[in-house]
Amino acid sequence: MSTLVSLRRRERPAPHDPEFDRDVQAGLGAQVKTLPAKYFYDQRGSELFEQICRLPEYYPTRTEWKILREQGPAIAGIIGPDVEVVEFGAGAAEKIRLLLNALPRPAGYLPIDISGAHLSAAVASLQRAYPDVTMRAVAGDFTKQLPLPAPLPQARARVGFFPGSTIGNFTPDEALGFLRNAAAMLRDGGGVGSGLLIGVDLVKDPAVLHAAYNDSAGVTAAFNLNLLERINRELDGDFNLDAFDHYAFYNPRQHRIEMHLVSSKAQTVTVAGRQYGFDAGESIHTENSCKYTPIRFRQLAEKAGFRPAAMWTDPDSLFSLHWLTLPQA
Ligand code: AVJ
Repeated sequence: MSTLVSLRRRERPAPHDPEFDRDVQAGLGAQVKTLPAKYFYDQRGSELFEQICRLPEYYPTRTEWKILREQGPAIAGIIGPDVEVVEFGAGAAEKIRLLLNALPRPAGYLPIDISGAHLSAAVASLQRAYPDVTMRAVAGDFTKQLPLPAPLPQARARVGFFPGSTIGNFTPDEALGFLRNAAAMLRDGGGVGSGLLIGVDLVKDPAVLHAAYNDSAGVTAAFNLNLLERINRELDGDFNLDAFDHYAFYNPRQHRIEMHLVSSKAQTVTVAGRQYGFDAGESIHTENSCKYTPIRFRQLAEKAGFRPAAMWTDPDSLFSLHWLTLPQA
């Protein structure tokens, strides 16, 4: 009996994702070691990110939230009624409530997210709160060209929503690719008045940026190190978490925060039967978080085919929310 209980209590076997395996192998096997930031968000990583969003030093979430709330009427006035909102990467679909509350008579909500299970749960509760909004969830990778369902007959236009400065995880080249892709997805099926509402973190005092990614409670460090924990669990790795240090700094030439995990000693790590050697002080580059000036971001958006039409920011110019329209071809 007790044996049965303890067996049942054992952790579920870790899922094996062949793409994760391939990406980790490529990243750790490279001359300059890297790991893709998108893998931070397992269960524990998502919890840690939510904690980050509440840290006193981490201004982006609360600042964007404040802009959305205070500028809601202005944003709604520009976007107008009868739009279908397409959200790129709608993890928990929380910020969307602010937008749906502000918009006059929103017609639809179409979130796209890699994790179909998370998405269905979030959409189900959202649907109860907004019974008149047609909700259609799409499970998939929005960085690739995804076919979207046909536009709603009652929708006048399609409006993309990409909050949180998630675009900062892309290099400017990758961001351009994402914006071009988003423009294509919003253009077909979108009518006159379609566009993209996007949150972008701004270039600022490096000390403020540095603090936001080096919080005194150590949550960002735990978030960064959790990636190694995930590799240990899901890919049968033997990373010693005590032998790697969180290292985050602002790179002013590339306008970005870089996060690294730095090996504190010479060591060999095994992942899925493969061995990787580390020198003392060698790093794994785990994340870029690119910052923009309003002008640099508008230039990027224009290059992708958008027309920058409005921008809202906070009194301290910490964060920006851009409204980009799609000129009719
Ligand atoms: C979710 C990509 C916007 O870059 O600020 C927070 C992730 N990394 N602290 C960011 C993150 C470290 C976050 N984004």
